[in-house]
This record gives sequence, C-alpha cells and structure tokens, in this order.
Amino acid sequence: MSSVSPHTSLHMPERHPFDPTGGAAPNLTASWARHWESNPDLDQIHDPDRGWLQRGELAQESVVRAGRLARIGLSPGDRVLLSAESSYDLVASYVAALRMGLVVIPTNTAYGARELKHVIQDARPKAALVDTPDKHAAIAEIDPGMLALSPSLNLPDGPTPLLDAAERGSAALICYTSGTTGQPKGAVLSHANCLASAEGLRIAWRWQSQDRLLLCLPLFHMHGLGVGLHGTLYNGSSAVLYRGFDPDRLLSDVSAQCATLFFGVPTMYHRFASHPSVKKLTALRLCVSGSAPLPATLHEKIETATGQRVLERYGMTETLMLVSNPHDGERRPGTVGFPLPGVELRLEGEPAEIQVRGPNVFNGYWERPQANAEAFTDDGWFKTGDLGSEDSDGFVSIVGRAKELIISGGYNIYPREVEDVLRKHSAIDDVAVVGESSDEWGERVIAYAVVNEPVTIQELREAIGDELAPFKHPRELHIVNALPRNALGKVQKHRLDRGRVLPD
Ligand code: MCA
Ligand code: AMP
Repeated sequence: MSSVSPHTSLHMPERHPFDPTGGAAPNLTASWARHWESNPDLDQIHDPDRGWLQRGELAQESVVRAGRLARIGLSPGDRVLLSAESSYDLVASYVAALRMGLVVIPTNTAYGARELKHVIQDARPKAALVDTPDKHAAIAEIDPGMLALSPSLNLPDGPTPLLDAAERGSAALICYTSGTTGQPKGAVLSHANCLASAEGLRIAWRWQSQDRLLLCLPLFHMHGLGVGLHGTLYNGSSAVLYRGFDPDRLLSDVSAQCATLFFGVPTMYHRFASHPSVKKLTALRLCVSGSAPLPATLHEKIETATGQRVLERYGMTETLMLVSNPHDGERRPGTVGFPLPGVELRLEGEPAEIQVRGPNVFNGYWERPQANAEAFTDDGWFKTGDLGSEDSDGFVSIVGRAKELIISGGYNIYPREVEDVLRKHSAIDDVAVVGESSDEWGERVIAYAVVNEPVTIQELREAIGDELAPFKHPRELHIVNALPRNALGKVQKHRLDRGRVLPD
C-alpha cells in the first residue's frame, strides 16, 4: 500500500487541503477559545446533575480554576493526574489545566493502588485531581507530598495566569498504555497531535457546531477524551455527559436532547442491538464505533434494526485517530475504512503490520528511550503492532495483532500484567492468560493454571483484590496438568481454547 492513500480524498469533500494546525490555532485550547468568544450563550456541556452549561460559562470557569491551580503553585509544564467520573467539574478543571499549560495524565477510575502507584512514580505529577476517598487515601500513601485535590477545585481564587499560550509542540497529555509489551508507559501527546486529529475528524465526519454528542465513554481514554470531548470543544458543538452506559437513558435522550452523534465501543452496540427501543438510534446523524473490532454481523444487525450504518474507525492512544470508514459512500462492515486526512499508512512485513506517520502521531513515551527506539522504524514510522490488509478498493482491515493484548469491552488488558499478579498466589505453579471471543465483550479474560492445591475463580479474584482493576480480573479459571510450551519454553497460547489444551 502506498503511504499516502489516494482514498483519503474520499474523506474530504472540501476544496481546501487538510490543515494540521486547525486554521493556524496556536494550540489546542486556543482552538476551543475561538468558539467561546464567538457565541458564549450556546450550550456546551450537559452535566448529569447540573444540566446544561454554556460555552461562556466554561470559558469563565476555566479562567477562575486556572487561577486557583496557579495559586497553589502549579506552573506550565507541571504534570497533573486526573482520575474522576464524567462531570462538568472534571471538564472545567481539565480545560483550566490545559489552558495554563499543565500536562494532564488521565487515569482509569477503576485503577487500584498498585496501578496508580506505577503511574505516579513514573510520571511524578505535582498534583492529582481525584473524586473518591479511596483515591485520596491511596495518593496520601503513595506520595504524601503530592497535592490531592477534588475535581471541583474548591480552593481560594488566585490571579489569572497566562492562558492558551502553550507551544503547539509542547505536551498536553501523558496517557498510560502498555504499547506492545511490558509495563504501562506514558504516551506523550502534544497540542499539535490533538489539533491535527481533531481537524481530521472535523473534515471526515462533517462535525459541525450544531452537532450534539451523547458522550457516555469515560473521559480518561482517548476515545472519550481525545475524540469525544476534544472534538466537541474544537467544533464548538455540545455534548451530554453520562456516568457509565445506560441504554434506556441514552436511547430516550436521542430525541429528548436532540442529539446528532453517538460514539461507542462494540459492546455498547451489542447491548443496543437487543434493546426494545433500539430504533431510536435512527434519528442520529452519525453513529461511530471504535476501540475494538465491530463484528460485521453486529454492524448488519444495527443497520437492519435502525437504518444506521455504523461508521467504524481505528485509532490508538499513541496516534489518536488513524483510519475511518467514510461519511459519504460505502461503510464496509468488517473494515475500518481509509486513512484519515493527514495520516500516512503503510503495511510492512509478513504478516503485514500497520505502520503510520503524520502530525497526529506522538513523539514518544515519557522517559523511555529504549521503548521509543523499538516503537518507531529507522525511517520514522510508528509500529502499531496491529496486523492489517487492504482491499483492492482501498478499505483497510485489521486482521490480527502482533502485540499480546486482550481487548474487552474496549478496555485493553495485558495478559502479562494479569499473569504476574496471579503468579503471586500460593496455589498457582504456572499460569497463562488469554482472551477468548465473546459476543458481548469482544474478548473475555480467561486464566489457565497449573495448581498445587484446589482453588476457585472466586478465591483467585478475591486474592487479586485491587492489585488489578476489576475489568482485568479473569472471568474463568481452567485448571490444566501442564501449559503447552514450545521448544524454547514459550507458552503456546493458541492451543488454549474453551477450557482445553488443543493438540500441537
Ligand atoms: C466493566 N467491566 C468490564 C468492563 N467494563 N469487564 C471487562 N471488560 C470491560 N470493558 C466489569 C466491571 O469490572 C464489573 O465487574 C462489571 O463489569 C460491571 O461494571 P460496570 O461498570 O457496570 O460495567 P458496564 O457498564 O457493563 O461497562 C461496560 C462498558 C465499559 C460500558 C462497555 O467497559 C466501557 O465504558 N468501555 C469503554 C472503554 C473505552 O472507552 N475504551 C477506549 C480505550 P465485577 O462486577 O466483576 O467487578 S481505546 C482508545 O481510547 C483508542 C484511542 C481507540 O481506538 O478508541
Ligand atoms: P489503546 O492502546 O487503548 O489506544 O488501544 C489501541 C488498540 O485498539 C489498537 O492498537 C487496536 O488494536 C485496537 N483498536 C482500536 N480501534 C479498533 C478497531 N476499530 N478495530 C480493531 N481494533 C481496534
């Protein structure tokens, strides 16, 4: 496949070329401020408890909050960890932090103390904004010197610091992901990366200020944050926030909130598909699926029930969005479509790995020279670890993964991390963790173990406790006499299937 796909132009009905700076915006927050200034009275964010808040209110509130953050000693370049349920407070504090040039580390709210400790010790944030007593306690124990604040930032006001002044190339976010292997590392995304991705999606998905997004994805991963929230602010549109996925509420809000957009993971579409009110999705302008493969059968089921041709797209934390089915024309089930504006893509090796380049692609992991050397090719392409193919008419498909990764309900789970924790259990002599396919979850986490005394899955999960976020816990345990290994001693995971060890 050529690096600049001729099919990318199918995303672009507009005559002017893709502009990665988003109309010469100095940085991400300056691109948002354009809308706040032009029409401050328009609705921007709907909070589950407080209702609608307007653009002007968000602009003003972020100024006040930036003053508070500056008063407690935070200055541009300082890192701030953010881990909280979706709310207007979270959004306003996030916007304030970015406006004053802080680097935000969004962190999964399901993380326990061990997972949080790794992020804190690695990124050394100066402050954390967290919303539960447990998290405050964990932070006090991990780093007693760190400021632990609540997302409402109920603090004394301070003088307003310089706002919207970050260099385009400076870091906006550090997002923890395990990449292809090993311990989670921080992908550093710049203002420029986020701007380029938002502009590509504006063009490809025809995103306009009149759009209204039902945003039930969590705001600590790039799907909810970098696509959903950034896109909303970048396009001056509006978003309804939810704490979790409630299909009754979402489907009734399609008309109650005059929504036009829904973005979700395949598990959400699976649950919609069997909902008696699924037809309500028909009224939306665009339904997007990503973070995990959307089975072609599910795509077809939703289309039959609602007429919606769900638009599947492909992205990564390190690169933001890469490939998307087109807004106009065929959206081909089982494929992810064409490279987005600005994205160069090539298929390298056998089996072919997807490699990418573009203004949306990060520069590297936080303080990980070795991992960075491995993540990029000598000629500067990022190696996604996803295996791909291209149809004769340009549609890209993801056909497998070179990396050891389980994707369950859109969350990434690294088998090695789960195995390392399970190995600490005294009953376990040997263990392998695999993802087994599931209609609802895409994949489920399953453990195969050699044990020295009887143990149940419940006992194992209790023993894991908060060493692992609950979504990483194995859902089934299969006890086997021995794990199948090759001559080099590596576990042959493909031979572990539905509770059995398949013959070699
Ligand atoms: C919740 N549980 C899960 C998951 N979610 N187990 C496995 N996989 C999951 N994804 C478990 C909980 O630990 C709990 O287990 C039980 O399910 C009920 O929890 P609850 O929160 O009520 O679950 P749910 O409402 O059913 O959540 C399912 C969900 C959620 C709505 C699909 O997982 C979700 O919001 N997923 C989206 C993730 C996402 O945003 N990914 C983007 C990352 P127990 O009872 O045993 O404790 S990828 C990305 O950002 C890139 C850039 C991209 O391409 O998009
Ligand atoms: P993350 O590291 O959490 O950003 O997850 C990125 C990974 O999710 C990618 O490398 C893919 O393996 C997977 N992914 C994202 N979108 C899709 C999709 N539409 N189909 C298949 N896999 C996807």
